[in-house]
Order: sequence, then C-alpha cells, then structure tokens
Amino acid sequence: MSDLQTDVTTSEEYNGADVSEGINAEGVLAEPVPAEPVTELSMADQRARVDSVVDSLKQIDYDDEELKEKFGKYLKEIERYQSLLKLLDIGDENLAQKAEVFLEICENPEFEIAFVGTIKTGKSTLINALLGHNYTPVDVTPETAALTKFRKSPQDYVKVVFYNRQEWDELTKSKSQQADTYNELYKRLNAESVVDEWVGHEPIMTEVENLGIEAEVAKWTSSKKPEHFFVKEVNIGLSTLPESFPEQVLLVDTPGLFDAVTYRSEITKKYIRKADAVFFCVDVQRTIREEHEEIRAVFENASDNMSKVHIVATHWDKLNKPIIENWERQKKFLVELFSGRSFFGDMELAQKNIMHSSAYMYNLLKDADDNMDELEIFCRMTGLTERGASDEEIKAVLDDIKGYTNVDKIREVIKTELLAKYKHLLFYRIETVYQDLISTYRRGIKERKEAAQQNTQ
Ligand SMILES: Nc1nc2c(ncn2[C@@H]2O[C@H](COP(=O)(O)OP(=O)(O)OP(=O)(O)O)[C@@H](O)[C@H]2O)c(=O)[nH]1
Ligand SMILES: [Mg+2]
Repeated sequence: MSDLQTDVTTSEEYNGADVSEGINAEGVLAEPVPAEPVTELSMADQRARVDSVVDSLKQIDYDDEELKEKFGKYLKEIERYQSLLKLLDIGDENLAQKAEVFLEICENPEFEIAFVGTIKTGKSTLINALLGHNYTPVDVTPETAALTKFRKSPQDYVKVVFYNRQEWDELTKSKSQQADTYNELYKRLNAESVVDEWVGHEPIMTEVENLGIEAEVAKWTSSKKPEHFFVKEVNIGLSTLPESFPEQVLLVDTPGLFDAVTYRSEITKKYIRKADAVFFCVDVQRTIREEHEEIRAVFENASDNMSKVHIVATHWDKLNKPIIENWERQKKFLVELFSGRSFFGDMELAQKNIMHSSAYMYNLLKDADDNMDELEIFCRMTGLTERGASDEEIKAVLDDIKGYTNVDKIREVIKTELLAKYKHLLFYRIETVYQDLISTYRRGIKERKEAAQQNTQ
C-alpha cells in the first residue's frame, strides 16, 4: 500500500505537477482545476519534443565517416516521418521517448564491454591485469561502488560523475527498506553532512599523469571516504592503450552483484541490460543459484548474439590442482550447466566462451622478484617445480605460469572478437533502436489511416 502511494506521488511530481498547489491556506483540498484536454496538448508536446531531438541530431558532428553516412540516412528518414506526422496532425505517446533513446545512442555511439559478477569475484583485478596496471582499487571488502569506464584517450584523465537529485532520491528510497551495512557506513562516515555538496554536482574532470590515476580514482571511490556514496560513474581516459583500441570502445568495471549493500548490485543489474558485451565473472570453486538467474538475464538480453557473452571462472589458482585435473573437471561442469537453451545454447560455444583466469597471479608476475615466496608456493602446489626449488628454477617457469593465468588469452579474445568487430555490433544495436523508432512512426500513421477509413464507411 505504501509503495503504491509513493509511486503515485512520484509520477505526479515527475509530470511537473506540484501536489501542494491544490491545497488552500487552511490546508484543505481546494476545488480541482478542470483537467486540460490532454490528448491534443500532449500530442503537440510530443511532436515538439521530437522536433527538438531532430534538431539535436542535426548538430552532431561525427568524426567517423561510416557513422556520418549511416546517421545521415537515418536523419533524412526521421525528418520525412516527422513532417508526415505534422501533416496528418497525429502523434504517438511513445514517440518522444523513443526518439530520445535514439538521440542518446547517436550522441554517444559507444560499445561497452562490461565485467560483471558476484562481489569479490575479481572483476577489478582482471580489468587491471588486462590494462597492465592497477588503476582501480582491489580489496577484500566490497570496493567498486560506481561504474568505472576505461577508454583510449590522447590524454590521461579521470572524470567523476555524480548522482542528480532524482537519481539520489530513488536510490535512497530503494535502500531505506533494508537496514544493511550501507546505513552503518553512511552514518559512520557522516555522509549526510555532505549530501547537498555532492548530489547534483557538476562532473569533475581532472587531467592526471597515467601513474596518478589510481590515487585520483581512490579519492572518489574508496569506501573509506563519504564522497564515494554520491559518485555515479568514473570515466578514465588512458593514453597507454594500444592503437588497436578504438576510442568508442569502453571496458566497464561494475559493482559486485548480490552485495549486502543492495544499491551497488542494483546499479549493475540495471547496467547489464545496456552493455554490448559481457564478461561474467564467477568464482572457479563454486557458482550460486542467484548467479545462474543473473547469467540467464544476460543471455536474454543478448539473444541476438550469444557469442558476446563470456563466463570467466576466476581465482583459478585456488583450485587444489589447477593445472593437472581440477580445472578440466570444473570446466566440464560449467559447460554442462551453461550450454542449455537459456544460456549459450550449444556445447561448442559454451566450451569456447567459458574461460578460467587468475589475474592475481598474472599481476604477481609483473614484480616477480618481490613475490618469489608466493610464486614458489604456487609452483610447488601445481607441480611446476619440486619442493625447495631455487629462484632460478622458479624464474624458468614464469612464462608457463603467465600462460596458465589466461589473461593474455582473454585480452586476445577481446581484441579479435570484440574490438575487431565492434563497429558491426554497434551498428546492429543502433539499427535496432532506429527500427523501433520508425515502427512507432508507422504505427501512428497506420492508426490514423484506419480511423479515416472507418469514418468514411
Ligand atoms: N588468489 C586469487 N585472488 C584473486 C584473484 N582475483 C582477485 N583476487 C583477490 O580477490 C579479492 C577481490 O578482488 P577484486 O578485484 O577487488 O574483486 P571485485 O570483483 O572487483 O570486487 P567488488 O568490486 O567489491 O565486487 C582481492 O583480494 C584480490 O586480490 C585470483 O585470480 N586469484
Ligand atoms: Mg571491483
């Protein structure tokens, strides 16, 4: 009941009606103002909104020739339908919203590769390993609270985006029903005292040296600082990414799913539906039922192309005998689990797109000299070297360990299956949104035709 009441208030406020307007000085409800003839007015409003979208579409200046040509054609067609709509004096209540979605994708034609999964499955560690440096914090306590997007850029930068008031209110409403650790942390960091400073704050863009990125990111996202509650997104520009990495492609680190701090999970669940390709990280030693449901949702969303989904079994080094037998056995189990109709749909694709990783070991190898003790334990456990092996013997197998961590393989998959084809995949998504918009126009015109026919009968 209370949910229903809250919803009604919100939607009224959203439509711009101030609910206090109808209350007179005595606090009694005044006579209701006669309702406006909504249909005519909203139809004109809708068309005006679409007009403004069309204007914005015309302003976009694409650097990419292929995009320019494609969007030029789309724009012409939309303009044609828009004038038809005016001529026939019709509208469709969904049109403006669909046009706005189309505008958004035209303004930011980006291809987003998301790393998602249960908390602490090693998403940030894996992205850092793929990027070759620890840009984002990794910890044993939940660490990633905002979407963190990496892209190639001529200059290194960190751009922090904050929640606006409406988003913040929604977030507060959703979390207040759960008395979880979020509330405790919020209180302990005295975050309420800075809420007005950060909610609705303009994005903050800081140009930094590449090696200064980590500190700048930590400044805004660390769960030890109150500011992190208000950060919606962190955008990181990296000059060090290779030329083969197009600027329109983003690698996205997401907050962990199934977090006791529910709002973090919710951010990711919503985001999953937007991502173009997904690397779903699960712990190699176990998967949980909630994960299966979420993986199913990822596949539902990718029903046009299941090969854009990968499942990464992380913490591979923690298996008792990772190299010899345990991974093979575990992989067989995962392939069987995820080759069904709601998932990859066939064994072959499941076999190919389910991979293991040990990003942690991969990162240890970068400073092998400082990590000899840990590497020695790993080598002994896996049988790569005998007990009591010398540093030289261990160094002789470092390349083998690197291969086993599978990080280079995952990087290669991103390069050959996503970076090389991203434009085709991105166009496909844009085309889908465009077709949805055009069919809304057509529906409006068809309905008008049918109504006209009925009138003449
Ligand atoms: N042994 C081992 N430890 C790992 C591996 N990957 C990550 N870790 C450790 O697991 C912990 C969590 O790693 P994160 O990368 O922060 O995990 P996350 O999924 O980003 O966590 P949230 O953002 O909080 O959901 C850290 O202590 C990492 O060092 C791995 O492959 N092997
Ligand atoms: Mg993380």
